[in-house]
Amino acid sequence: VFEMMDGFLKNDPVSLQKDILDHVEFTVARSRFSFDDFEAYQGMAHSVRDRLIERWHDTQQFFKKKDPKRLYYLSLEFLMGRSLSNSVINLGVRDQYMDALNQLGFSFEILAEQEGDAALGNGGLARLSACQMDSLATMDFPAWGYGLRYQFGLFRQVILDGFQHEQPDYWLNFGNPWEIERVDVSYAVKFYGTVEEKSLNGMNCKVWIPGETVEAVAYDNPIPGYGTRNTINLRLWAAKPSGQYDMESFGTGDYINAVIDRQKAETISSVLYPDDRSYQGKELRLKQQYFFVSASVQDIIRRFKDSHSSFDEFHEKIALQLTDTHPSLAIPEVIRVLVDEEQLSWKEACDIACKIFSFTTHTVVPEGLEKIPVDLLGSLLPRHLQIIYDINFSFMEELKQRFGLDYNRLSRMSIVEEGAVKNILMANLSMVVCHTVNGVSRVHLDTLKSKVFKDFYELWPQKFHHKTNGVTQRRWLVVSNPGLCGLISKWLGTDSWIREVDLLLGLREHAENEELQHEWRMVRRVNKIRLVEFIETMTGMKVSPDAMFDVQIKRIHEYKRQLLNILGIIHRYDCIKNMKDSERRRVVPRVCIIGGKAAPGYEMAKKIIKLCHSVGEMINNDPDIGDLLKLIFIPDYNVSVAEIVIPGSDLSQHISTAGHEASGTGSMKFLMNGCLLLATADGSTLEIIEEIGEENMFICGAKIHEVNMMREKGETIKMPLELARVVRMVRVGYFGHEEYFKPLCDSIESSGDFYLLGHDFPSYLEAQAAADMAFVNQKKWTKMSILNTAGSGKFSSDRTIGEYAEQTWGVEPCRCPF
Ligand code: 26V
Repeated sequence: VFEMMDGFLKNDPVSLQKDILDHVEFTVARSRFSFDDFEAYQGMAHSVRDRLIERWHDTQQFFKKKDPKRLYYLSLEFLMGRSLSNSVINLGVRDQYMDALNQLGFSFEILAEQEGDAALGNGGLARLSACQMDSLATMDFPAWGYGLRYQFGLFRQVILDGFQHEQPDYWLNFGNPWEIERVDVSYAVKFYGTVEEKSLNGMNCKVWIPGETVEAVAYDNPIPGYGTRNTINLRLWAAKPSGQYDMESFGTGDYINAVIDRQKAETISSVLYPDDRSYQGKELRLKQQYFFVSASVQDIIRRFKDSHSSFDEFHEKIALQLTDTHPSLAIPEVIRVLVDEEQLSWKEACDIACKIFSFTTHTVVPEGLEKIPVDLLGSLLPRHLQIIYDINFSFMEELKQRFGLDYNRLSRMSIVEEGAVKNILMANLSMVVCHTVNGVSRVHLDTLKSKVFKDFYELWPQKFHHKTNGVTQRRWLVVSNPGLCGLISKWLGTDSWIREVDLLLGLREHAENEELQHEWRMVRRVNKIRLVEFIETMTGMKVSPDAMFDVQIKRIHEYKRQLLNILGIIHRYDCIKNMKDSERRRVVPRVCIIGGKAAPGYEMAKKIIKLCHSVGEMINNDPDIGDLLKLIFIPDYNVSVAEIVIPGSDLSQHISTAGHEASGTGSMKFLMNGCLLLATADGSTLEIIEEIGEENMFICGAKIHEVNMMREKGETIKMPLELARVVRMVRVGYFGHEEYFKPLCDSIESSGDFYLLGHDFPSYLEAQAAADMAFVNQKKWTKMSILNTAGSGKFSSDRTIGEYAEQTWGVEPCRCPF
């Protein structure tokens, strides 16, 4: 069917057109003479998929031939978003496809919007995994990603009367052209059962007799690099009933129920857990984790054994990266396979594990660390529990040697937490076995050393590192902001910054150039108008592009303080209401935009969403206010919404209570797009300040050491008057629902104000006022905006991945020839 050039698929517009039409006719099974936008999207996606597969094949063969050390990136969450634009850009065929589509009478942009998001993750951690896959491919690293193919990704947020409701995300209902089902790649994953001792060749062996077996089937998702032929693989596992059950159903006679029962195996990969706060010791979640880990480890070991006859070189060929502790069952699993199935000694197996595993933690608070009840683990994975106990036993012996019988220390560091319910502490397990633990920003590492992992730091200071997070400029500039992207290339005289992001620094020297400033404003204006249209479609609200667009989009959490933002908006509203006409003329018009999902069981977060709607309803319908102030809640925030909102924002807020945001990556996307930041000195913001200078941002709030001090002393500050006034308005029912909002008011006024809204409110208002002042001077604002983009280079995931490769994984580029 396809025309080939030098053995490769052809990419000229005529060949692409034919290719798209062939797919419309033979893959989508529609008439090539009459098909709609969605069918055209499908035809095009399949044609792009062919090109991905072609390169992906070559890459895998090349890796196989070269046999370099490979990196395996294990994450239970990947927030990939859409793939079409990203793929054609990375493949370097966007313009050709645009031509081809135009000739067929279709618009590339409209087709791209047909695609739904792949939302197999919650928030920061999951989008980071997606950005890092893009960098791994682009930088030619021989890497594989492993994850779970949830049938339902993160819930869809529906707002009814201002309240959040959750609906399932049927993302696979219309097919997924970006995955390749590998019915031939599947592994049996075992659960439950018992462990028996057997003697094998005179050696005492443990044999796990499982009680249940589920099949893991591979779905491969090609990840193309930019400016390279390399296309790496993200392998996601789906659960299927195991063939091994077939024999049983024959005997029972109850065929129908046997089939239905078997089908239950699929629940393991059916739904993503949407709460990113606390671990509830749920059996299904543990099953998901082990299912994922077991299939991945089997796959990795099979690939290794294909070309190696002993395990001597295992640690020289394999690095396993654990994204938080979610995949940390991989540690006992690798040891189990090596000892029980490959007959290595306990010591050999542990030595290997200590050399191949590294982990990155994405949380700051101890409550964020994963615990698994011993009873649960013992019933689901009896052999793994034994292994964990054995690891802990040697570790405790090592500690006694080092520190004597310091029982407090022993109990703090033990992998097994004693108490009413005994738990396995997955972070402690990871700390003991992994050769490296990374934090996600410099201050995050400080927190790990001085608080969360203090004892471990004293024991093994050399294990502690950090790799400040980054985001991929391919998605967050090239895909989502083509206008700015073209302008940057024009002024730098090259588009090489798409691979070498430090080149963006070259914009600094032009920051005051009037011509660039003018063009910069024009591009940003077009993006704002696109956002205005989007807001109207989503909410029915018309807003003016002349206003300052002030945005906070991220998961709703008390520590991220969307409440501070809303109270600030009430304050602004109240001020405007009380102004004389002459004063009103000086007000900088604002469109405040908030978006984000609350975990379904997180009551306070849900109240914040409702408050946002109630306040918005009052402000937006107040004829006294007009265009001076609007408050918009964008429903169902996700990756593709971010791609529209970020390029159209003037100001973005990152106002976590200092010390609570491990890193934060949203800020980096806004920074690249030339949006100014209003932020607290937390996580990655501290490093952004170093890159672009405090004078180009609006910083507010208590510093980390001040937060620590206030909390240690239990200091209560007097509620600032401005804050007391706006909280009062909420309390007395100015926005209705006073009973429902009471806990929000109490969290500030009667429950100790843990997140320090009282302390930070005055400086928050000052920072907002400074932003208003700066906005009035558009020349100055544009200069700051250009300097933001120019200074964003450090926050590319290319830099992060380069550091990981060199300092943590020890892997080198392996570039497939064109
Ligand atoms: C926790 C849980 C617990 C229950 C089961 C589901 C689940 C899923 C995720 C999490 C942890 C979420 C941690 C997270 O997303 N951390 C964010 O990581 C970003 C990337 O490193 C970082 O920028 C953010 O500051 C950090 O909050």
